[in-house]
Amino acid sequence: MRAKITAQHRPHHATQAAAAPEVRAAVPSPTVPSPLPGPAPTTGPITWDELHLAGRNHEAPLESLRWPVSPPGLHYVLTHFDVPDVDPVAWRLRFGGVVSHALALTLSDLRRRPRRTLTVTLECAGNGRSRLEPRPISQPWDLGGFGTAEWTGTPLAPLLAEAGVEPEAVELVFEGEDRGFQAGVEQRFARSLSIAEASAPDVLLAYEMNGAPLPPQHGFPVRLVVPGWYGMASVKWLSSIEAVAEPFAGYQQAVAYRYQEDADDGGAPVERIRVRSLMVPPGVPDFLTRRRTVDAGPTMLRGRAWSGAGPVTKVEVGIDGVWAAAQLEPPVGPYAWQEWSCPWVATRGAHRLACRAHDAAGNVQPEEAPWNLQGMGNNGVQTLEVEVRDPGAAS
Ligand SMILES: Nc1nc2c(c(=O)[nH]1)N[C@H]1C(S)=C(S)[C@@H](COP(=O)(O)O)O[C@H]1N2
Ligand SMILES: [Mo]
Repeated sequence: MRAKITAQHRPHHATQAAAAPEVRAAVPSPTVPSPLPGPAPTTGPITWDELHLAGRNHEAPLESLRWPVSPPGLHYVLTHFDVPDVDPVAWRLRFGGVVSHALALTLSDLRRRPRRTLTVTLECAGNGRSRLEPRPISQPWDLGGFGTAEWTGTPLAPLLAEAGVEPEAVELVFEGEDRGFQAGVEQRFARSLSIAEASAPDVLLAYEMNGAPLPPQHGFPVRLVVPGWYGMASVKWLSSIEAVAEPFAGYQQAVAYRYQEDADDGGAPVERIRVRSLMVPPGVPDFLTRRRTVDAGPTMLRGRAWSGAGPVTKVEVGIDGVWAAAQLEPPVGPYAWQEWSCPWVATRGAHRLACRAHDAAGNVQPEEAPWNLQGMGNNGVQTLEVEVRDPGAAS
């Protein structure tokens, strides 16, 4: 019997946890490859595999939300396989498939083309995954799978015309130099976009991040940047673009990055970034537990908010369950996060802080996002417990 885990059926405590082994025993159907042939979602402790992934694919610390552009090294990183070593002189970007003029472009070819800089907030689709219960075993993000950078490159759209993408083409497939196995499937990291999505004027072939050549971990020498979409669309170490007449069925498109209720559910594709706000944790943390201590008195709560269906129209701050509107700044660009702030007079004792954002499309962050098998798009509200004490009081 195949167990179906949904938000309603999730095991919340030990007596219901027996649902998990049923999932572990589930056999993937022969026609639908399971994205999770390894360990089933668990309520258990973080595994060694997850720890290794977490070390390689680091988070942005929440205090980095203070800066409008993520400071160097504080932008999150997510790399499925290894960071490839790409020779920028030998590197070519090949544009082929169903096109009338296949292209092979050098880095200097791209740099000679029209130059554009966009400030873009990127977020990993798995951000918040480790907060789901049961927890899908993958990169165990807490809340730090985000970053904002100034990406400079050349718009992709004019290249579609130059390559002469044929009318029968339905998608462009973007492939990276990096290679490895996922769920037993050997692959290069590859993702597709429909011709319409790829033709959007703000899709960039980026060769600079914050005014310098891309760092190796962010896709040197050239990556795609797809503003408004979760990070997986922004293929790093880009090596080829192929126009295809059939929808791309590669692993990272057809199997991974889907909102699936269970392994039998083909799922909806993960696309644009769901609305989210985050708060810079006030006060000071405890080293091990990260529990926060805040001095009593007036303090300013701050953070940033973003959405792939932006702009963000409202941010609310919750103090012990009572919500009030925060002051919200306009974005510095159409794809960049927005700063918010809210004064708070902290009184002695334990308090529960939260924030939630609304976007232009009418979406609002849920208290708890719907559970899904791959742990995607968890934009549930951030809550924070703090202990407020008299200023200068010894702890
Ligand atoms: N070639 C390649 N591109 C990739 C990835 C990858 O593993 N290989 N990871 C994707 C995912 S899942 C995310 S969230 C973003 C992360 O970008 P960053 O590491 O620059 O923050 O890159 C995307 N592009
Ligand atoms: Mo990601």
